[in-house]
Amino acid sequence: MHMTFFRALPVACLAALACATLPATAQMAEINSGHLAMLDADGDGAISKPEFDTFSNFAFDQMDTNDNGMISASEYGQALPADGFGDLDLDNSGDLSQDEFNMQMSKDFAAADRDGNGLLD
Ligand SMILES: [Ca+2]
Ligand SMILES: [Ca+2]
Ligand SMILES: [Ca+2]
Repeated sequence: MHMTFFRALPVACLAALACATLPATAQMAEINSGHLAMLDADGDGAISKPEFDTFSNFAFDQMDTNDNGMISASEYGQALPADGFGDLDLDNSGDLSQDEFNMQMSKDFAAADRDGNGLLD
């Protein structure tokens, strides 16, 4: 169970991060295409912000392969197309902090929540 989640993760990251520049409809299609159930921890058929945040923190930890609390460009490149890195590194420090990562994830959540009810459903 845990391994399945782990293996599917880079794809889910891709859906959440790499599609940030696509219209919300395309982004939602990506998320719907297979990752909804994985993120829906309580199985109510919708992804709440807390569920999404849990996933976001988990994704950050998995991408931070050397556990230094930052995602370097090379760590990022192992999971996602490296050319998206600069957009997330808001302070151009060369690393993504948890805050920078979560900020993008929150933006993606808001973009995907088309009816603004706080749920991806
Ligand atoms: Ca849920
Ligand atoms: Ca790191
Ligand atoms: Ca940074």
